[in-house]
Amino acid sequence: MKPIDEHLIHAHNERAAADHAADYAALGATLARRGIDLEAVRRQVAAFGVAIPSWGVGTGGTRFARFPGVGEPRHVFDKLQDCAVIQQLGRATPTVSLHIPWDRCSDWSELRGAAAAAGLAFDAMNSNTFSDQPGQPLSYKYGSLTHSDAAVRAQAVAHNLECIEIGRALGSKALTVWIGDGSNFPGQQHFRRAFERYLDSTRRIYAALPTDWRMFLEHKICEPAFYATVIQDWGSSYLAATALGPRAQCLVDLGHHAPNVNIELIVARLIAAGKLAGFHFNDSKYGDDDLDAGSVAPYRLFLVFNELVAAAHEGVAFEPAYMLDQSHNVTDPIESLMASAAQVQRSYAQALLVDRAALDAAQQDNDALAATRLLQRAFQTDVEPLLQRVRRDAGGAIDPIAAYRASGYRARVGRERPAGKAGGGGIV
Ligand SMILES: [Mn+2]
Repeated sequence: MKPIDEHLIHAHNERAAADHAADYAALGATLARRGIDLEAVRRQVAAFGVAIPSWGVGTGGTRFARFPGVGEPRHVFDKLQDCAVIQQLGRATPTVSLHIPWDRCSDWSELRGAAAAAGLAFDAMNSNTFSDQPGQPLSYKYGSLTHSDAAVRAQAVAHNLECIEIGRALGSKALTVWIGDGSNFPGQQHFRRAFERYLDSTRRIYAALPTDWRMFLEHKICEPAFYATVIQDWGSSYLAATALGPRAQCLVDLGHHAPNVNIELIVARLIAAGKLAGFHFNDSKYGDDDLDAGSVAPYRLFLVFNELVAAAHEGVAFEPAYMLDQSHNVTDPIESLMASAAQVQRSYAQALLVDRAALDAAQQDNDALAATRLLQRAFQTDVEPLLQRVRRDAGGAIDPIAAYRASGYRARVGRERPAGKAGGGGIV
């Protein structure tokens, strides 16, 4: 059964139908004057999906505190139900990305069945060797895959192999590896040896990868190691992915770079090298803020998609995985994830509106202003009526957040799910 009453969605869409039809027709007319077929764009946008991170439906926190929300998911089945709400109303998030051990359960086939019943599938598996779990024999305090002690490295490798096995049971096709390994003091760690140990450990994981799987290496400039991280940027990630083999690729988390780094340029480089794994979308002002995608710098998000659409337009064969990776500290996570998925979808739609032939010509002629205006024209086009149509056609809500608030879902799960413990620090 769908978590939100379908009659409620239908009634909501009926009330918005007349305004929506007028807005959609106006957008179609605008684009037609530019030689763009709105229906062709609509079909591409309808086929686009971004994965929900299972941890995103819980309330996040900072190193200072976490303020729990109402009706937070208690386990992976509750998380799946919240993801089903997001997909039912927004229709842009057909997959869920799990995190082990946070999403452990006793019966993976039951979980796979529950996902299928909700119309969901599983995206990349995420391992965790950046925190210790209860009963764990060896600590990751001083590292995991790159630890100076071979026994710790072996434990971290074994955990990743288990994530692959769980993923196989769930129908996943990728493993994302992010490590917190690094150092807090100059001199603490031998840079070259730590990287060699990373290669040695990840080679063992890569060797266990099913033939139809990919391994996503996620870099991050700092945190929790604040002097140096072992896989700190796309360069280290690229070196490692190249050393491992063709099924190892580099995952770009938008928040994992120094402020003002040109992320779309990194994306272009990785596409050209055949090493772009995909994305963790979020937004930031200062560091790895994990704010909602496109909430601070929507033009940057658009420029990333501009590179992706350009490459696809030019016939480059690549298959980026799209996932949100955010922390929702002050909003209802379901609302943030619906809005963020729509924002990612919006950036994709806007990038599809760029006049590629005109842009090619402007670049060839060194007409900088014409070139940048072509991008701005696409970015400044309000494609909301298009997103509304895609959602409505798929059975979702024209305005997912309004429909969600009208459904009373949060209050309902607030009664069904006992409140979590207050306090406690740390990002979850
Ligand atoms: Mn990430």
